[in-house]
Order: sequence, then structure tokens, then C-alpha cells
Amino acid sequence: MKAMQHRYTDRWRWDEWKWSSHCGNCIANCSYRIYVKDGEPLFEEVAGNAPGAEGVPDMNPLGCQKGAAWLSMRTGGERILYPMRRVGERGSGKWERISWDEALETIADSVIEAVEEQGPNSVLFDNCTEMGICGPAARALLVSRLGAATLDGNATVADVHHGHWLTFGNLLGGSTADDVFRAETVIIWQGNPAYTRIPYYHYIPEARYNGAVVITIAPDFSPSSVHADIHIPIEPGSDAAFALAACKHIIDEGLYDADFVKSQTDLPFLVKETDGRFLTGADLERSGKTNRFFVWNPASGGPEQVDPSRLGSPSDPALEGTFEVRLHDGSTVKVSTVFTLLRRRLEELTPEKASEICKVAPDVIRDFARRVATTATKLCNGLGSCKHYHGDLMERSMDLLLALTGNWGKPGRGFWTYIIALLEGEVMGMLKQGRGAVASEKAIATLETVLEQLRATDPSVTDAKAFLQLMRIGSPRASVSPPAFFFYHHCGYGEIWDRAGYGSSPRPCSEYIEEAERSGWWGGLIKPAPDVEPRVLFQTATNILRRTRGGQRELLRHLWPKLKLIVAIDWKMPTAGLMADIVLPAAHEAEKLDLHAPNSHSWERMLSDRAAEPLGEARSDAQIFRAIGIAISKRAAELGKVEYKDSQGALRRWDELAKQFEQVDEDEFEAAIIDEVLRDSSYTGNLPAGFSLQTLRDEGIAIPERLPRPVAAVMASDIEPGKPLVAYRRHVEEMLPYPTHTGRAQFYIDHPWFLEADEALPCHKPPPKAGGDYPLAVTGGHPRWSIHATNTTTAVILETTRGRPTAHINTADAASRGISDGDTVEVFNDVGSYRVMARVSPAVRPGQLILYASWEPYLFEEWKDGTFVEPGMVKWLHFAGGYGHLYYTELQWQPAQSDRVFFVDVRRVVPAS
Ligand SMILES: Nc1nc2c(c(=O)[nH]1)N[C@H]1C(S)=C(S)[C@@H](COP(=O)(O)OP(=O)(O)OC[C@H]3O[C@@H](n4cnc5c(=O)[nH]c(N)nc54)[C@H](O)[C@@H]3O)O[C@H]1N2
Ligand SMILES: Nc1nc2c(c(=O)[nH]1)N[C@H]1C(S)=C(S)[C@@H](COP(=O)(O)OP(=O)(O)OC[C@H]3O[C@@H](n4cnc5c(=O)[nH]c(N)nc54)[C@H](O)[C@@H]3O)O[C@H]1N2
Ligand code: SF4
Ligand SMILES: [Mo]
Repeated sequence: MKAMQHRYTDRWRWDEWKWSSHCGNCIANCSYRIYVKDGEPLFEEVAGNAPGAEGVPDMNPLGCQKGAAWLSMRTGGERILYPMRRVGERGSGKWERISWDEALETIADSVIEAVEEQGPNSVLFDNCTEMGICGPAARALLVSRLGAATLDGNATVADVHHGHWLTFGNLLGGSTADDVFRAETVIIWQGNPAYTRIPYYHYIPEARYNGAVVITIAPDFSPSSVHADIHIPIEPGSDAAFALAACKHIIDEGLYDADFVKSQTDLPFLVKETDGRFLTGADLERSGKTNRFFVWNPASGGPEQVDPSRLGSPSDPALEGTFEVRLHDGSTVKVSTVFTLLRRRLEELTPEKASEICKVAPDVIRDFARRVATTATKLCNGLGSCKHYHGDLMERSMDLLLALTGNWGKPGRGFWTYIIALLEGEVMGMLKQGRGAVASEKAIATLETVLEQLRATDPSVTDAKAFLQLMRIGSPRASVSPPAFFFYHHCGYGEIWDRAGYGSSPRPCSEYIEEAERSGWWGGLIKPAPDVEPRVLFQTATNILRRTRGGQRELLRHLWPKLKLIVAIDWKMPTAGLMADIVLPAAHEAEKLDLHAPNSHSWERMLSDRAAEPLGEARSDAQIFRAIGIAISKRAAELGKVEYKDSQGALRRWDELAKQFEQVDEDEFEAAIIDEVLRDSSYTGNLPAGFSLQTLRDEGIAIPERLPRPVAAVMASDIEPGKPLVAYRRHVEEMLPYPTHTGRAQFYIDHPWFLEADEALPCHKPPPKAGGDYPLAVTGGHPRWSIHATNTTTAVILETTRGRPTAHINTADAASRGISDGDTVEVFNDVGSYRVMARVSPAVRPGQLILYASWEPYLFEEWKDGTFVEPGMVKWLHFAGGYGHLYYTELQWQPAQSDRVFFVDVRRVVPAS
């Protein structure tokens, strides 16, 4: 008893504390304090310093069980403490400890050789889960100065909301988490916030106490269904049918908000019945513009041009009808409004018909529709819809539902999703040439000039469009590249993507990819080029073999043999590290200074300070990239090399890599990065006046006074201190156009491929039989117990679960195959197989198999994990470009792999012991 008492009181004998936070890729933003004694962290606890807003519960306490266990990962025996070099075959597990100098020299030599033989695009950087801004900032310096390539992280993970992009021309429509409290209906759809938004989940039950009805739409009785008022058990992959039937009911019953639809959307726009294209200025006048659109004016009985600079003008167009219009060549065509085409499309999709597809009772669809139409509805849309092959159709259907019911841009309505919550200093960092205040002023001046030039080109160019346009222009020159082309040209996916029945393309997928490349839609973005061999791969805070769909199966076979050097930078050993050549020890979160990477659940930024010395020879990610840059310059000089040709053929100097890093002392490197971002953010009014790293150290939190300008423009909203942030307000309140092709929330995409696919309007399409004709549909999700694989080897966390990978199967499906809980089963289809423990549960929908995407592959037999059965399809339509808002900018529109609803079967192999 006495000893226990001491253990308790000892805990409080700390001599100082430091601000802290964790992993960037739980996409939460929790502030902790680490208590330190004699230089060693004792424990950490939630800081509870998030501010509150008026009329809603405050955010605190932000935290989760992984956060509570984060420090145990520092000393729990999982760490890599020294640079390691492989001595046996890749994956043989034979390593030797080497010095940092030796590791850096080997890396530098391989990079120099790759650059000289294949060009710098043959050096690839892959990243994802880093803690904050310093590692990524240092990496960006290295990659862009070297001219190497980075795989776009939003597509490698498949968090691209294709459907929302098609509708809104951006991905920034998320309000803050506290706005959920003001909703009357909360829909949890394609996500599982009880697991994945743990610190913010309290707003959902709090909204319920406040009178809201919570609805979860999910095939399984998911953990987020447990606390919902209504669980709608949907057939996997049938969400568009469900949503569109609800839309039809709303239209048929006249429950839609006609004013909202007429002013905010393209539903009143006229489309030519002849070719399915919008009626544009170019149809009506010889010198007319293709980006001017028309509605029908019932008063004049003719088409009237839509004002491109203001929504809702003309103010009372016909929403429905088919009319005759005379074109400039003298011919006459029939035109219909998009709304009329929509009514036609939905004609067959009665709740009864949809019920056959989504297996939800017709009356449940009707009740749901009526509720959404009559209440302030918040759509808590997870990133699950991004991961379905036809996820774009699902999201467009959800968007349509919200549009018909006037459900965004107002308190308690619209989307609660994930957006990277940048500071203005980070945005400026991309534009600045050099450091310091003078460089900031110059960057702002240049930005103003370019924006002015862009706006002058056309009155339809709003600030949002101009900012996005600017990013678009910069994209080919930046180092980031959409990874689908890399998968296609260098990783062997073309064969799978072309398999009959696996996708939905009328012709083989590869024909569309080649057409997209020939059309120049992705000009300058395809890295490495098809004729360049990838040579060096750096992986920081990611696990390419686990994360990539079909990863181990395809990458080990097609990519690995081409790579002369694979470097993993991690603080413990990921499977892709086990298959690497060199592993570099990264500092744990408690061992480095960083500005925590946040998410738009709230826009505050938290500090994470250095509470302890790095263990062993670990270094922060930022320091590692700095050291690599300096080492490359040094080795080039030793080898007598001065210049090299980059992948565009321009000359670059080897010594510039070191120079840019050596401008700041090693000890000050991270502090300088953070301080500059904070000062720039303060300078532009994003953060309070005079805000610096010292302010953040004093206060632990940076509370923005307004959004960064580009974000405010695209989100059509801004921060009002002390109030929840509501996205898309300015569209609704000020009639500011959307950054889409038509300037409206756009439901009709008249790109030729979309017309070919019959997806100009949203519709339901069944998930293709990827994997083969098998009875079980695989879905997944992110686990409660781990941030991806990061915590799957943490002892204390493993003790809270079965401690090994499990796949969840329905009781009846298990019984019919003779499977009992705890048996080892083989999951198989036409592309592969793996073995896993069965977890039998009636909460799983019959016909569904759930594998939470988290486990380290090496925890499975022969390291064969779920990726072995994942086909890893991308949807061909997402290679489309050359149309209005269908263009690439970093993190946005681009193809990404799907992993939800492909097909497998299961057989028992080893009974439970
Ligand atoms: N604890 C924890 N938190 C995390 C993460 C983590 O790894 N661990 N990862 C973070 C990251 S990077 C991301 S991307 C997010 C992801 O988190 P979420 O956005 O919540 O997405 P998922 O976990 O993929 O969603 C899984 C849910 O989708 C539902 N679902 C599956 N198929 C269908 C379907 O066909 N229709 C419908 N309607 N529903 C379906 C299932 O019920 C399942 O529970 O979580 C973030 N937060
Ligand atoms: N089938 C399927 N696949 C999926 C998903 C799915 O739902 N289904 N989800 C996808 C999604 S949304 C995501 S976001 C990805 C996530 O995929 P990844 O980001 O690749 O996730 P992890 O496998 O956890 O790898 C992260 C590694 O970073 C290390 N790490 C943590 N912090 C740091 C740090 O500060 N520095 C360094 N150097 N290392 C650090 C951890 O130890 C861990 O090994 O997975 C994707 N893959
Ligand atoms: S792991 Fe993420 S959600 Fe959990 S406490 Fe840390 S920052 Fe918050
Ligand atoms: Mo993610």
C-alpha cells in the first residue's frame, strides 16, 4: 500500500513541463503537457486549453487512449535507435548498425548516381504521418532544390473526395466540429467517428442532448451506430441509390428549397438534348464564350445568360422544362434544364426500386428524406466514400440531397469533414523566395499582382478561382505528383486496372490513361516519366507496402527490383522498413520541437516541444532531411561534381542543397521554421499581432483571428472569434460563385468522358466485381486502437484488444462455412490470399467482411496482410481533365485507389486453440 502511495505521489514530483501533441495523421489537434523530472518525461496529460465558442460546448478535453500511451512508445522497446543497414537479402531481417556519416554517404552516393543516370525524378519521396510542419518543410526544401518527386499524399492514402470536388470545385467545405451541436439532424455517413474523431465525438451526443436526431448510415452496426437514434443498415456500396431515392422523394413531394436550388446550383441551367452539353455563349453567338451558361427566362420566353460574377442572377429562372432555342448557325435545338434531366433520371428510382438495391425499407428512405428536408442537417461525412470505386457518385448524391434541402452555408448545416487547417505563413512559405519579413512582403506583392492579372482575364474569376488557378499553374513546377501515373507506369497496376469486370470503363482503363496523357491534361505532372526508372525511394512516417492497396503484392514484384536504394525514416520498424536497405532513426514526438499539424475540426494550432533528448542516435525528421541535403552537396564536391541536369533539362548546382540548409544553424533549424511561419501568419493578420514562437511557448496554442486568405476564399467563410466556423456562408449570404466550371454547385458534368459513362448526372452504379465473382464484400475502416499501424505494436494498446489482426465476419456467414470465433481463416480471391483470425459478430452485415486497415503486415502469417487480396483499382473517370474545374492541384482532383467493396471468400484453415 505504501509503495503504491509513493508511486502516486512521485508522479507529482516533476520539475518542469512542456507542451506536447502527437502524430499528425490521427487528424486531431490535441494539446498535452508532458511532465519532466531530471530530463526524463514522467507522464503526459491533456492540457485542456482549447478555447470555447459561444452557445456550444467547448472542445475540451481533447485526447484519446493512444495519446495517453504515446510516451510509452518512446521507451517501449519498439524504437530504432541507430542508423541500420541491411546485410542480408531485402526482408531477411539481417541488419548492421552503422554511423550517421556512413548512412548519409551511402544515401548521397545513391542519389547522385540516380540523378546522373535517370534524372532527379528517379528519386522519390513518400510521406504521410509526420507529426507537424518541420519535417515536411525540410523535406520540401530538399525535394524542390534537388528536383526530385514527391507522391501526392492525399492520393496515396485515398482521402480525395472526388464527388465533393466535382460538385464544389474544392475540398474545403468543412465547418468546425462545434457547429455539429447546432444541428437538428446529424448524419454519420461513410465514416465511424466514434473511432476516428475520438476527441471531437462528444459533439454528436451533445447535439443529441440538445434535441438532434443522430442517424448512422452503415452496412454494419458500426461503433458509431451504437449511440445513434437511427441506424440505417445499407448494402455495401449502394449509398448513391439510397441518397438518390431520398432526393426523388423530396422532389416528388415538393419538399425541395426552390430558391436555394435556383440560386446556388446548376439545376436551372439549360442543356442541349442533342449532345448533352450545356447551352453556352458559343452556341448562341459566333464569338460567344464556352464558359457562359444559360437559364430559361419564363417572362421573356427565351434563354438568358447567367451572371458569372454573382449567384442567383437572373433571379427567377425556370427550374423545369424543355424548350426550343435557335443557335447562331440558324439551327434549332431542344434544351432542357438540368433539373428536368434529373427528374427524368430519377423516374425509375422510387424508394421501392432503390430498396431492392440498398436493402433499406422504402418507408425508411421516405422518413429520412422528409427529416433532411425539414431540419438543419449536418453531414458528418467520413473519408470512407473516398475509398469506394464509385465513391464520387455517392458523394455527388449526398451533395444533391443537401442542395435540394438548402442544407449548407448556415449554422448547424452542411459538412463536417477533414481539411488540413493551414496557417497563412505556411501558404506563403510556398511562394517565398528566401527568408524573413522582406521576402514575405515581396511574396505578398507578387501574389497580389498575379491575382490581379488572373481576375482581369474574366469577371467569373473570383478570389477562390484565382487562388486555385495559381496553385494549378504552380503544380507542374512543384515537386508533387499524382501517384496514379507512378502506379501505372512503374508499379504494374495497368494489368489489374484493365481486367474485365474489375472497373467500369467502356474501353480498357489504360486507353483512357493514355488519352489523358496525350491530351496534356496532366502535363508536367507525370513523375517519374514512363521512360525514367525509379531508383531511390525515401519513406518518411509511412508504410508504402501496407498503405498502398495491393501494395506488397504489386510493389515488391514490380517496383522493388528497380530501386537501388530504399530508405525508411521512422521511429520504429514498419514493414516497408523491414524491406528497405537503410533505416534511419527518427526522433519520437516528445523528442523534438514542432508545430502540430491540425485539422479543421478546429483551427487552433498546438505546440509540441522537446521534452526529452532523443534516445540513441535518433534525430528529428527535419534534421534528417537537412543532413541528407548537406551530405549530397558534400559528396558531390568530393567527387568533383558541380552541376547536373534536372528532369526538364535545366542545369542545377549540387552545392545549393547544402547552402539553403546552412543558412540557419542546426540547433535553430526547427525553431526558425516555426517562428517564420508564425510571424508571417501574424504579419498577414491570420494570427494576432506580434505572434511568434515565444508567444506559442508561453501560451501553447495559436488561435487564429481569421482564416488564411486563400482558404477563406475557397471556403467562402471566415473566422468570427468566439463562434463556430460555418463553411460556404458567403455563397449563401453574399451570392459569391463557386470555383466550378459553371460557378454553381455543379451536378451536371458535361465532360465527354462523363457523358460516355452516363455519369453527367449522379446515378447509382453497382460496385464492379473487382477481385472476382465472390460472395463477400470487403469493407474496412480505421481502428480505434491505433493511428493506422503506428500503435499496433504498442504493448499497452495491444492489451486492450485481442492483440493480433482479426477480420470481422457475420455469424451466419461464419456458420455456413463452419467458422467459429477465433479460428484462423484464409481470405482469398483471384488476386491473392492471406490468413487472419476470424472475429464472428452479428454486428457485421451478412455478405460483408471487415478488416480494419491498420495492422502491420508483419503481424500476419508470412507478412501477408489484407493488401494481398486488394485489387487496388482506380476509377478511370478520375483521369479526366481539360474541363473547367477538372484539373490537378496538390492534394486535390486526381485518381486514387479504392479499397471498399471488392470481393472475396473465406475458408477455415486452423480451428481456434
Ligand atoms: N483512431 C483513429 N482515428 C483516425 C485514424 C486512425 O487510423 N485511427 N485515421 C485518421 C484518418 S487518416 C482518416 S482517413 C480517418 C478515417 O476515418 P473515417 O472518416 O471515419 O472513415 P473510416 O474509418 O474509413 O470509415 C469506416 C466506416 O465506414 C462504414 N462503411 C463501410 N462501407 C460502407 C458503405 O458501403 N456505405 C456506408 N454508408 N458506410 C460504409 C463502416 O461502417 C465503417 O465503420 O480517420 C482519422 N482518425
Ligand atoms: N486498405 C486500406 N488501406 C488504407 C486505408 C484504408 O482505410 N484501407 N486508409 C488509408 C489512409 S486514409 C491513410 S491516411 C493511410 C495511412 O498510412 P500510413 O501513414 O502509411 O500509416 P502507418 O502504416 O501507420 O505508417 C506511419 C509510420 O509513421 C511512423 N511515424 C509516426 N510519427 C512519425 C514521425 O513523426 N516521424 C517519422 N519519421 N515517423 C513517424 C509510425 O511509426 C509508422 O510506422 O493508410 C491508407 N491505407
Ligand atoms: S493520438 Fe491524436 S487524437 Fe489521440 S490524443 Fe493524440 S493528437 Fe489527440
Ligand atoms: Mo487518411
